[in-house]
Amino acid sequence: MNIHSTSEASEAYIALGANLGDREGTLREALNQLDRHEEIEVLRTSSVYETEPVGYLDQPQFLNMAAALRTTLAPEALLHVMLETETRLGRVRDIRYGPRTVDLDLLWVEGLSLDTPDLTLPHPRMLERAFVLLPLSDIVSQNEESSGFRGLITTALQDIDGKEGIRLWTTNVWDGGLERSES
Ligand code: PH2
Ligand code: MG
Ligand code: MG
Repeated sequence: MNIHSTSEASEAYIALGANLGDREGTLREALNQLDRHEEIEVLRTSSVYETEPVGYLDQPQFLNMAAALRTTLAPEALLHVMLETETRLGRVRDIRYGPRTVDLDLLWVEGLSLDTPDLTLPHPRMLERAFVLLPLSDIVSQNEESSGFRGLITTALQDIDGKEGIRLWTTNVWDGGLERSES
C-alpha cells in the first residue's frame, strides 16, 4: 500500500482457490503479490479449507480461502491485477470450472454494485457456494457499514448445501506481509 496515495480507499473481498501443484504455497504467494502492489493492502485472511470440487467433479480437491483488501484501485483495475497475478502464478484457462493453480475472484466491493461484461458485483454466484461463504464468514468486517453484507453471508450459510464437503486445512497461511514490513 502506497501511504502517499490520496484517492479514497475502499474495502474489497476476494475468494482464492487452488487445486494443482503446491496449493498452499500458491495461495500464500498470491497474497504476497497482491499486498506488494502499491495500491493494495491485504487486511485480513481467513483460514484455509480443503474442499470437494463443485460443478466439474473429476478434478483434485481444492484449497479455498478468502481475504479482505483495502485498495485505492477502481474495481476493474483491481480485477486486472488479480488476473495478472493468476497468470504469473501459472494459471492456464482451458476447462471452465476445471483445475487451476490459482483462481482469484472479486466478490464484493464496499458500497458498490456493478454489471458490465467484465465484472458483476457483488459476485453473482457468491451466495451459492459454501467454499466461498465459509471462509468469508471468518473475516467479514464487524463494522456497522458492513452489516448488510454480513447478514447476507450468515443467512446464506445457514441454508446452503455442501458444508460437509469442507474441512479446515490450516488457520494461518499468511504472515501478514511481515517479510516486507520488517525490512
Ligand atoms: N472453483 C470453481 C469450480 N469448482 N470447487 C471448489 N471446491 N472450490 C473452488 O474454488 C471451485 C470449485 C470455479 O471457479
Ligand atoms: Mg472461481
Ligand atoms: Mg475466477
